Amino acid sequence: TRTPVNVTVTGAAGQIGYALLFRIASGQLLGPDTPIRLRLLEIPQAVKAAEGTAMELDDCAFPLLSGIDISDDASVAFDGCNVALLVGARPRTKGMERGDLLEANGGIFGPQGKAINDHAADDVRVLVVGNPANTNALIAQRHAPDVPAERFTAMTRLDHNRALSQLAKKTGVAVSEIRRLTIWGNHSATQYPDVFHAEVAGKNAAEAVNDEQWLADTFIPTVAKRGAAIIEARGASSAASAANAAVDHVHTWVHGTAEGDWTSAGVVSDGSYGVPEGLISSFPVTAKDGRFEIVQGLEINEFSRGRIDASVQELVDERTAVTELGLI
Ligand code: NAX
Repeated sequence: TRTPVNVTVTGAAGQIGYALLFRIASGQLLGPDTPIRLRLLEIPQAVKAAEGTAMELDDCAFPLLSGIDISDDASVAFDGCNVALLVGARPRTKGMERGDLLEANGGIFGPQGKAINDHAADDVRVLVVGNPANTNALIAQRHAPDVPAERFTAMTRLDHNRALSQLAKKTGVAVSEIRRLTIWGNHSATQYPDVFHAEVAGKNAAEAVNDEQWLADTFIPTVAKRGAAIIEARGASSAASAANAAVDHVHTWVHGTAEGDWTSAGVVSDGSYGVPEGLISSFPVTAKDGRFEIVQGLEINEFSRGRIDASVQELVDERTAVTELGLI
């Protein structure tokens, strides 16, 4: 039998954690042949709730789940970690300014990055889900100088999946017939879902839609504001769909993208498409042999250029803010 892979999940007692852990333990994250050891990190007040979730995980008798450890100490939770899902974060509460939010999260993601640096396994791969995801990922990455920067990623797969679904509805095809969609920039309301390189049932998606006004006034805002629409309808933020996207992100990272297709992920910029080097921004990416690669050479039209630049500018501003706060 294979040695279990250590999967660390922070914020394990939260609502995404509750939707995520069972899917990881069932084998959907790493595949049906990979045993898993779950390492749950929570704040002290939520350890008891995490223990309750662990009892339910036990009660599923998952054949691939070889154990569950729960801790409120990052150096314990990330010890030997192979896959880190950083879900727990400080949400924005009433009266909080952006600087306060960045600072509160810097206090979480800085130390977690350091704990990953000092304790994780050599092959560690990190996905940041907790918002502001891109900048939290940047903070963690900067605190882990011994880990290759490319191992730190931020989640825009939920945005990607939302865009797939909206485009499939509009064009009347199955989501499986859509390829090469891209989310650019920040996981925020400025994100840009790009259909100009996408294909719908083998046809160029922008031509299949043939309605620039729908793209600008319906598609882009629907995808970008979907999180708020879910809160409005459900009375709580996206949880199962966010967990699903996290599973998709890691599964793709480890198992690769299909030939001729790509996905979207927040990865460290190499300067491609005018995105300043070092920012963690969403790009079109392929995955092969356990590595993401930014798809190169796409032509960016005027419609896309302004929107990509605006979202990237927001990331630059966030990076400036956390630099000025001394968080990176
Ligand atoms: P919850 O508030 O339900 O759960 C968060 C959990 O994190 C809590 O149990 C809390 O105790 C824990 N936590 C807080 N600080 C921690 C720390 N320092 N170490 C370990 N655990 C800690 O939030 P939930 O709905 O699960 O959402 C989690 C995060 O995902 C939020 O930041 C949210 O904004 C973000 N999201 C990101 C998405 C994305 O696409 N990137 C989409 C969904 C979601 O909104």
